[in-house]
Formats: sequence, C-alpha cells, structure tokens
Amino acid sequence: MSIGVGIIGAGVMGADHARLIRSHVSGAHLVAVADTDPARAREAAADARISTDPLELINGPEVQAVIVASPDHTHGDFVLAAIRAGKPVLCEKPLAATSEDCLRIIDAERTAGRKLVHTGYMRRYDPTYRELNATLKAGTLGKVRILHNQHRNRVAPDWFTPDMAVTNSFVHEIDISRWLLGTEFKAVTVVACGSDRPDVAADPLLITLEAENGALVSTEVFLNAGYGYHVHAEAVCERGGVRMGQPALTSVLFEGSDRAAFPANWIPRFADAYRLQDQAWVNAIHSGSLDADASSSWDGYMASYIAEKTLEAFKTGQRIELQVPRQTG
Ligand code: ISE
Repeated sequence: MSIGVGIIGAGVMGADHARLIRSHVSGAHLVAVADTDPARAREAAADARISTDPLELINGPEVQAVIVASPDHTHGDFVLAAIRAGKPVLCEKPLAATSEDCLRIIDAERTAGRKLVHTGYMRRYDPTYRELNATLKAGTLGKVRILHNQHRNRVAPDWFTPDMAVTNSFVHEIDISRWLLGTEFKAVTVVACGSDRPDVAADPLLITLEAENGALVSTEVFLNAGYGYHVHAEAVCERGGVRMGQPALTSVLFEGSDRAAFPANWIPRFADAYRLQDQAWVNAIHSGSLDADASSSWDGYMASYIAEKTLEAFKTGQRIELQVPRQTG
C-alpha cells in the first residue's frame, strides 16, 4: 500500500518535499498541496490536488500523512490538527513557535496514544554527520571534549528576523549536538558581533553550550558569510578527533589552484539528508512506529527550549543555566 501524503506550504522546503515524495521516495505518493498562493501550490503539486486551506487538507480522506513546511510560526497549530486527525506528521523545524506550544504537542500525542510526530531535523540523516557519529560511537577516540560547529549561510533572507539566527538556524546545532553527544546541556553563553539595533541581526554569533557530561559545544552562526553555504563540525576527543571533509565531492585543479565549490544553500548541501529522512519517515509509517533516528516531539521541544534560553543569554549577556526536565514518556 502506498501512503497518500499531503503537504502544507509550497515554498522552498514544501516544494522540495513535494519533489521528493513525487519522484524519490518509495511507498508514498503526493495527493495534495496547500498554500495561500494557488499558483505556487500548483507548481509544487504537479498532478496532485491543491488547496488554500491547510485544515481542509489535513482532514482530507485521501491524506494519510502530513508534511508541514509552512512559515515557522504556523507549525504548531498544523501539527496539533494532524495529531487530532490521527495522522503521522513530519514537521519542518522548529516544531512550534514556542517551547510551551511544543509541550502542547507532546500532550496531544500522549492523548492520541501514538508517536505521530517526526521533527524535521534532517542532519541526523546526512551521510557526513552519520559517519562522524559512527566514528564517535565506535569509542576508539574516547569521549568528546569539545565539538566545534560552524554554520555559515551565504546571505540571510530579507524576511529573517534577528531571533531567527537562533530559532531557525542554530536550532540545527542544538539538535545535532544532542544527537551526536547523547547528553543534555546545563548552560548557554552567547557572544555577538555586529549590531546593537534590535531590528538588525547581530552576525556572527558565537554560542557555547556546556554539556552535563562535561563536554563543550562551540557554534559559530554566521548568516552573511558571503562566500557560500558552509556547515562544518569537528569533534575533539580524549585520544584524537574527527572532522568533516570538504563540502564538495571533487575539486578542480586549474591554473595553479585547487578549487572546491561551496553549495549555494542547504538544499544541495543536504539533498541526501532530506531524501533519506523522508524515506525513513515513510518506512516508519508503514511499520507503525517512529524511525529510531527521528527527532521526536520531545527532541523538537528540547531544541525550542534551548533556543529560547540561548536568546535569553544573548539579550542579557549572561550565562544562562538550563533546567532540563526529564523526558517522561
Ligand atoms: C534554514 O531554514 C535551514 O533549515 C538550513 O538548514 C539552515 O542552515 C539555515 O540557516 C536556515 O535558515
């Protein structure tokens, strides 16, 4: 049986999920796309039905599973509606606008009695992060002492608000660092460079997370790095280290130089991750569970909670201690 997928949002991410479900993921097919702009919905949907009403799409009888890829602040309500309709939902990050809203989602899932939510922290499926993770888990290098993350975008979109450096970009490092280190964090500090104006993003940010297991995580978030999209990680351990290789598969030797190209943005850089994530999500729906590597509603909550504390650290200039609640189910 093939699962009928409905997608909410036909912007960059919605269109990419639509392309993946239409042509690159087995066991599912695209049945509907909803967007406030019908022309954009039509382009992403190809032959599938279009709608301008996300709730109508969620409740459509042919929609068996939902992907939420609408603007960040709308995620929570659509995820709740999908849970109430009893439908598995893959939600682009962040899971909801606030950590409080994420807790409402966790409660709704509990009431439904099934794990229905996969939060789209797709780096967990990226082959490079997976190899790094496997090397760390093999144990030869010993415990991680410090994880250095670098998150550079070529340019911030003009609709980015100052907080989005954290709530839309840094949340990836929160999720992937928790996944790689298998620990929670106890404190966060931020040093910023750039603007003092609240309406203009300070850029870059240097964020330090202190882990409960003693490790440190340093992250540079630089939204206007200018030269390309560049995500990198290096773990320094007790007996050695492991770091990502070049962003490109090949480099060109020409006229005295060795040049490797950077991708323009996350879509080409994480093309494999998005495809493997969507396939894992569909496979898990067929098996009636959540994929073992998926970022769950709890993980989505943790990313949003730590993001809020990171913003507090940034705005107050203080080291903020985290009160991480224990997962209860
Ligand atoms: C964007 O929304 C993403 O999810 C990308 O993966 C991230 O690198 C970028 O900074 C975000 O704005």
